[in-house]
Amino acid sequence: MSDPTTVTPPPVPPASPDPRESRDRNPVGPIVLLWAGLTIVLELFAIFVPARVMGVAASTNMADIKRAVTVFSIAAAPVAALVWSIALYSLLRWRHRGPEPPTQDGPPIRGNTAVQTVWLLVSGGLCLFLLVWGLAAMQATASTASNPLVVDVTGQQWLWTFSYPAAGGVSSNVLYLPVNRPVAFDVTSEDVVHSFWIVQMGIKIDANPGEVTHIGVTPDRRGTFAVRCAELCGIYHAYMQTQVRVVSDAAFRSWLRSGGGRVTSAATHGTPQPAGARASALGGLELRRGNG
Ligand SMILES: [Cu+2]
Repeated sequence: MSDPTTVTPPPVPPASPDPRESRDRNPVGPIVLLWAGLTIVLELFAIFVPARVMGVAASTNMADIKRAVTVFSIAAAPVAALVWSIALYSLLRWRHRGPEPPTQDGPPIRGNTAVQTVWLLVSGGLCLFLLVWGLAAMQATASTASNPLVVDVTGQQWLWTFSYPAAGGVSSNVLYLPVNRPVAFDVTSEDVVHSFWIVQMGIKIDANPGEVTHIGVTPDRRGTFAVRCAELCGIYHAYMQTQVRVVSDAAFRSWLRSGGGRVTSAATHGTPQPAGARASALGGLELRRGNG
């Protein structure tokens, strides 16, 4: 039996629709427009900027690497543009205003088979394309030449020494190479792990104590380029740099005949360092260990 005195509550009026929903029933159009615009901007950036920032290529290795960076950037641009356009649209259009926290969340999305399928297919295809491209480029840069000029490379805290076994052990702290001739580097270290890096030739390999690692390149551009250590190897790691001078074959031969360059020995090397820096060799070892 119902009590006639019971007061039935007045019916709750339907909640007024969220102004965001009425304003943006379908955000796909504006987001696609934003995506198209951003893609054009990012593609122009990908085509013109990254390879330019990397400087000149002094070997086909470096030219291949620059091409790979450009292709990867071109492939990544539309993906980045899609993520950015959705984020930008959401930030600008659905931003909550006022001092109070928002009373309700946005409409939930619980799966869209078509979007998921397209997303998986496109990203899977992109990854596969980049994998194949990268492997082909690596194969091209790894191919070894016959009858190369052999150069022994020794790293030590904190300088590089280059010697030419075929020229009676001529040695130098500046690397001289003849243009357009394949070079094979046999790389080692006297103390800690260093990394031999000719930046504009796109080659880099670890210099490990008690071990010889190998890498080759054919310099195809005359000029002076940087040789750096790419492995944190102690307190003067940042100073562990020198030059490679790529010259004509005749100039290279006459440089060899003249006995090569000045060699700074381990005991008296000229890397800028205050007195006592050699004592920090152990510190370098420990730093290296700590750095993995
Ligand atoms: Cu180093």
